[in-house]
This record gives sequence, structure tokens and C-alpha cells, in this order.
Amino acid sequence: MTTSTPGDLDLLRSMLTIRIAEERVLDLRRDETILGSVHPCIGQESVPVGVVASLDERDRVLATYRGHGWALAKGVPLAAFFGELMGRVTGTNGGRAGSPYFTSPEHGFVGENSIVAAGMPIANGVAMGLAAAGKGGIAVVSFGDGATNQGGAHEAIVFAIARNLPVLFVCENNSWSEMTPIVDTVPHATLVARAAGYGLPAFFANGSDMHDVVNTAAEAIAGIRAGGGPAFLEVQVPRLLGHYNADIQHYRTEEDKAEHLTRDPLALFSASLIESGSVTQDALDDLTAQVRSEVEAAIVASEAAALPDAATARDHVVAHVDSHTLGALPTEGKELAYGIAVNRALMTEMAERDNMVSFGEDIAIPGGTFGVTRNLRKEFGERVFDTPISETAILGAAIGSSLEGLLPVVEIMWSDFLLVAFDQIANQAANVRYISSGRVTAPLVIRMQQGITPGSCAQHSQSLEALITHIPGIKVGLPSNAADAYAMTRAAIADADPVVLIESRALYLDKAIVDVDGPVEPVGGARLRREGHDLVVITWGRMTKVATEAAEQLESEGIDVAVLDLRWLAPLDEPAIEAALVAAGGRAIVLHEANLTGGFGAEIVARIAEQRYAAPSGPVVRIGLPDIRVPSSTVLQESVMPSVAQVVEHARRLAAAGR
Ligand SMILES: Cc1ncc(C[n+]2csc(CCOP(=O)(O)OP(=O)(O)O)c2C)c(N)n1
Repeated sequence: MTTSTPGDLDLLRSMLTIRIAEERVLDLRRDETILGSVHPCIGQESVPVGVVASLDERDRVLATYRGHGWALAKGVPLAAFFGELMGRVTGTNGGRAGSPYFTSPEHGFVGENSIVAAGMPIANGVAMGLAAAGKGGIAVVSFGDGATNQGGAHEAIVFAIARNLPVLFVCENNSWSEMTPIVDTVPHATLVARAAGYGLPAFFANGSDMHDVVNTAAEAIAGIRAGGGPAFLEVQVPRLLGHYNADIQHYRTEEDKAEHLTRDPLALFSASLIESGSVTQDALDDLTAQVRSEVEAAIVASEAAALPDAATARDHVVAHVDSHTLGALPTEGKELAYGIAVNRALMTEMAERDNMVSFGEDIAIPGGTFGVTRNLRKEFGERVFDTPISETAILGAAIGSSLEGLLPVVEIMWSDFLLVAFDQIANQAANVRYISSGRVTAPLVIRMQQGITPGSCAQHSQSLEALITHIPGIKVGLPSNAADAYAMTRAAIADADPVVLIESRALYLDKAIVDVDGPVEPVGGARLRREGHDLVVITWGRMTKVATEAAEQLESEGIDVAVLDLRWLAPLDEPAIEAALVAAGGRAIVLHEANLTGGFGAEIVARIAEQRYAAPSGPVVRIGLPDIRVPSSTVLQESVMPSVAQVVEHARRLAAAGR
């Protein structure tokens, strides 16, 4: 593919468009036509314009909240830009995103990001997808100088190098990280020198010199396109205004502000073009007037555009799936252990889906810490790979690659480790569908395992499903047995949304009959493991086994206990809860391994208390881990783990209340 390099007048026009649009954005923010925080890129226009000069429609751009210039340079129309900032239906995101978080996938603008450095790991995934497509596209991600101090930035650069990804990391160094000068936090090195220490090509450009940016970016991008892997480009730019619209810059000296003003790239580029005779003052005035009228036309059109229909605020959180409650476990199929069942599901899906990739720490050549991914690498080669120990980078790569058509199934080794990368779930994956009103989705699966086992410590034992289920936009399942481990893994991979599957380490060796030839079911759907009329134990994951053992014991006492295994907490099978409650006269134990306070059991009990279910009101009890840290010694663990004896004791009381 040939790309024509823009001439000086094109570059000037792009810079002027961004400058004038940004000035008008600030006016509109002052009169409250635009609301919320606005982070202008005035003074930094040379970066998006200079880098995009070497890009074409194969390439993708990710930016920060200071990303207006990148969007406009990548071709987002002014009307869609102003429409979004003014919260109109005509906006790039129909008013869902606003100034600091808009996207325009149609223009290769993956989007802004309001979380410092969070776009960098996602850019890696986008680059993975582009590399897999084989058309030579690259991902460009811009971020500030302060962002280079974020853990995610480090992980992203490490991961990109490990995978030799076609990604350009562009650091727009305006010398300020919000209100703190970068020299206060990086006193001994330039950012480009620090980047070079990672071992990737690192370039520096003077952002006040348009041609230097164009040429340096072109060189960096040529190296990436030639297969050289990622590159880092630091561009030194002035910060002509405050960090955001309402910043009074009390922390900045007048000398500093004045010095930055002398480095305005637009003023310097215009002056140099006039001086060299490339453009006359009259021509520059005409161009400015032309751009101004285009910007005004877009503003007028946006002001006249309709506001979004308020009723649509609830749309596009996740793709809806119909509830389908399941009965007893399958009785025909192959007997497999839980861990093997997950492995079998992954093998089957990898074989059936060319776009599926699987990665994580030690999952490929070693086959996983618990052997769950054994032989995948042998069978499917480079589609299965080991990553750096970089949870943020793993999840970011999963998100980005899912946006570009890959189907990533990644492993976080222990659910406890998810916490170091939670941003990528809660702020990133969960928002993709919503912000784009369903135009873009992030179908990906995150597998992890959790729970208490003898000797496991407080940092390797937590049950964190409530934290994840609290985030709308993510589907969450916890298989309680081998048959469901197989079926739910396949369901998760077939789903259109980000799915977190939480396996139980304690159950990895437990065997059950697995229906390996059954149809792939949709996500969602509880399983009524036992019918019963005296009370129901509502549970999930590993505690289903405890509930079932308790129910079997109580049967000999003539107490008839139902066990409802929810399987999926999001989406929640509410018809199944209602039916089980009705059958059990409203008497219920909600049982989980997680700590009691704020556990998902609290949500179930709240829904029962709100009378969401047409069931008689009966006594309801929660059983969970007390609100403690998890001890390591078995004797201590056993004293706090929810147990069969505890369920039996509460069940006797509840059953007596119903007689
Ligand atoms: C993870 C995270 N921490 C803090 C913030 C608040 N914040 C927003 S912008 C910003 C400064 C970032 O500075 P820099 O990376 O240099 O970019 P600039 O704003 O100068 O473009 C901060 C601290 C945030 N949005 N995200």
C-alpha cells in the first residue's frame, strides 16, 4: 500500500483545525454548552498531526483524555466531534462518552482513555490483532510524561517487546503531570533515555518543530512496519494552558508559562512557512477563515441536533441472554476431572475457532500452574503463548485484540492477582459495549481460580466474585463441578461480552460425567442440583459440594433440602431463584466461600427482602467466611470455612420454622 505524505499546507490546515476547534471547545465549556472536564491539546497539535502524517486506514490510534487532536487528525468529522462534546445523538458516541472518553472506531480512532496510561496495554492487543490480519497496520498510543510513571506503562512496553508488536508508544512530554513538574518525579533521566533502557528503539522529537515531528515519526513508523517491533517516541511540547479547563495554574510561575509560549508549534510553523515563502500572510488568513467557518458550521449543526432519548441510558450494557435453568447433572458422557474438563473445552474451542488465542503466565510451554492448559501449545503453536508476569498487560492485550477480531481466552493465575490489574476489567473491558452503543464489543474470556486450600495464605485464598460482579458489563461464572466447568467454559467463549470464569482450585481433581458432545449452551442459567420443600440452599462454586453433602445428611433426618447452584452470578438466573424459593416456602440459606460483608449473598438476600420474587417470605440466613483474613494453618482454616455442619445446623432451624 502506498501512502502519500501530506504537504506543508495540509499539515498547517490540520493544526489550525485542531487549534480553532479546541479554542471553541473552551468557549463552549465556559458557557456550559459543554459540561465536564475538558483537557485541551492547545500547543501539542504537532504531535497528532505529525504522527498521523505517516498513518493510513490500516492503522489505529489510542489517546488520552487530551485526545481531541488525535481524533480530528485521524479523520473524525467536526460535527461528530462537537456533537459528542455537546452530548447529542450525532456525537461519535451519542453522548455516552463526552470530552475525555470518546471513540470513533469507524475512523480507526480506538478512543480516548481517562485512566492514565491505561490505553498502552490495550494498544498492544490492537497491535496483536493488526499483526494477525497481516496487512501491515500499526497501533499508535499517545500518553503524557506523567503516564510513564504508571505500572501499566511499564507492563505495556515490556509486553510489546516480548511479543515484537507493531506499536508506537508516543509520549507527549509537556513537562507537567497535571500539577506536578515531571522533573520532580523523574529527576535523573530523560524519558527517551529511560525508554531506551527497555531495549526498544527510542526516538526524540522537538514538538515545536513540525518537520522534526513528521520526520522522526516517519522513521519510527517505518521501522515498525518493517517488522522491527515496538518503538517509543518522546515529543517535547509546550503546555500553553492549564491541565484542564478550570485549572487556574496557581502552581506555575509566570516565567514558566512565558517560556512555554515561545514554543507554540502552530505560531512557529506558520511563521516558518511565511518566511520560506511557502505561504503568504493572506493565504494563511484565508485558510484560517475557512477552517473557522467549518468549525462554526459543525457547532451550529451540533447545537441543532437532537439530545439522546433518556430511555436509552440503560441500553447496551451487555448482550441480553435468555435465562435457562438446568436440572440435574448429565449422566451420559465421559468421566473427567474438573481441571481436565476445562482443558478439554479449551482444546475443542481452539480447534473450532481460528481466531481464538490463549495467553497468560506459564500457560503455554509449562501448561499452566495447575496443568489446566496442558498440551494447548503443542496442539496450536503460537496461538498459545506465555506472557511476562504482567497482569495489566495480559488483560489490556486481551481487550485490544478482541477489538480487532481475535478471541482471547486469557488466564490470571490466581484471582488475588486480578487486583493488580482491576482497572482493565472495571474501567476498560466493561465499558466497550456501552460507550459505543454496541458498535464495538470486547468478546474475551478471563479464566482464574480461587479459594482456600490447606496451607494457602491470605494473598492466595480470597473469593472475589462479588467485586467483579459489582461491575456492570462483565459476565461472571463459577463452575461447581466438572460437567459445568466444561459447559460453562465453552459458553463463555461463545459469548459476545467479556466473561470472567472463576474456577475452584479445590475442585480441580474432582471427577464427574461430562457431556462432551452436548450443544454449546448460552451463558447464564442456574442448575437445580436437588429438589426440596423444607428449604433451599442457594449457592455457587465450591460451596455447592458442601450444600449437597449437607442436604444428603439432612435427608436421613427427614429434612428435604433443595440445592440451587447459581453457576452464573451475572447474568443471574432470577426465575430459578424464584422457583426454588416458592418450592421451599421462602426458607433459604445463601451459602458462599467469600467473606460475608458485601459478599454476593448479601445481594441475593437484599433481592429477597425487596420482594422481587413471588414467593412466601420465610427466614433467610447467610453463611460465608467471617470477615477475617484467610489463615494458612489447616486447623485455623477449618475453624472459619463454611462447613457441612454449619449448613446442617441452620437448616434444622429453618426447617423447624416451616413446620
Ligand atoms: C490512574 C489515574 N491516576 C490519576 C489520574 C488523574 N489524572 C488525570 S490526568 C493526570 C496527569 C497526567 O499527566 P501526564 O501523563 O503528563 O499527561 P498530561 O495530562 O500532561 O497530558 C492525572 C494525575 C487518572 N485519571 N488516572
